Amino acid sequence: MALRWWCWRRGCSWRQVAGSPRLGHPSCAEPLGMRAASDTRAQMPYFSLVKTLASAFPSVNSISQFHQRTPAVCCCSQTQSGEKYTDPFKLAWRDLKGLYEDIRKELCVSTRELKDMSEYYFDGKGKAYRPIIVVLMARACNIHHNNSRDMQASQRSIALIAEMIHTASLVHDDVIDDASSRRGKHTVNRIWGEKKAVLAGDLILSAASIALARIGNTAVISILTQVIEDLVRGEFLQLGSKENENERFAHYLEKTFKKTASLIANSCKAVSLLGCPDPVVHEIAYQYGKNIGIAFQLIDDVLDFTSCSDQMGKPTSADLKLGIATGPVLFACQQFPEMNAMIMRRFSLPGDVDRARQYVLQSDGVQQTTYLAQQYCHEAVREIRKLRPSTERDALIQLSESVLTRDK
Ligand code: GRG
Repeated sequence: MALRWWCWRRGCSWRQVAGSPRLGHPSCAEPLGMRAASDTRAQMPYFSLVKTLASAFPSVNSISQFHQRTPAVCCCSQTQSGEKYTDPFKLAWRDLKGLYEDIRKELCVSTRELKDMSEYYFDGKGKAYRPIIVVLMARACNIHHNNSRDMQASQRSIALIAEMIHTASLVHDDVIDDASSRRGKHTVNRIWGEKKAVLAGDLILSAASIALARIGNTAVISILTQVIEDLVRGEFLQLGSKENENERFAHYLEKTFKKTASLIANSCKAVSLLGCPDPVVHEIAYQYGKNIGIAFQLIDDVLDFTSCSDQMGKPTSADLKLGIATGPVLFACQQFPEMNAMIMRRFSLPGDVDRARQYVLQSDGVQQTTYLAQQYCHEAVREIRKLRPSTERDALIQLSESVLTRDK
């Protein structure tokens, strides 16, 4: 029987993720807890994983709970939020018209080549997830505070700055990874070379810093500067592997927060601060951004195994090829401890990448990671529901579902 896994998709359509593990496969049916207990090599990582996950989700008290509930969750056909459907993209776009033109204005460069390079990704081909979340969060907080649906100019600037920091980090990331395609086109480093690409990333980052300084709010400056530090630390964490299996999952979640979620969390916090003086609201905004950001990256890691290159606009299995063990691999390793050696040598021997990929697809690593992402999304929804009801708040809830069902 072909290996199949069906996932609920927005609007009750269904997505088949090719090559995913079959339900009812012995490795899926057996609770991970039982297998871990019977395999001494698997015991330590298992308990460490439970500890990490338990601290993230106090209401989930065993990894076997994660495991057993996964198929049911993946096969559900009900909308999870139950909210009235609001297209977050359409709703936010009202305030984002001219986003890329405005970013290009920030990048005022006289040198032609530097201008072309730094403007290269601001072509409207990105998903603009970050600006969309930022705009919706700004409006949800403003409504919560004083029932105003209008967004302040400074809050809109944060949406631009978030997209610019994100893009600068992509340009640098592609240099580090020696990547040759992104969003279906050649990378900056592939076209102009590494040295110039680093400078283009720097230029975008400096333009973002100037726009940030112009807002003139020191608290906001310090919040978004923290993001830059986190991005660098996250990227640095990714360069290393933890020898101690017990620390691997915590290391992975920390890297995930720093590399991806910090930008979303802190941008949400910044707009909440600009719109509302209540620290409780700032924390809600931060927690929503943090949880949705981690979920977003977990799904990105899943898509690296389940999507095709054409869909992603960049090569898949890219993480394994770079020696990086993400969620699906770490979960698969609980079932196939022989993967440990491959993780430690960063999949560097001939055949390692293919074998690791097969292990992942035979395990329930994809479902476990998806389930974990779902838990983070639930947490994001739990937080945002604390705000006063609004169309924008519902759109943020809706967005958490589209993070889980996205296919690129
Ligand atoms: C501080 C500029 C700077 C860089 C230094 C290289 C680096 C440190 C950090 C890299 C962080 C990075 C590239 C994270 C990737 C996060 C991620 C999931 C990117 C994909 O986001 P999407 O899918 O991409 O939203 P699009 O193409 O739609 O914008």
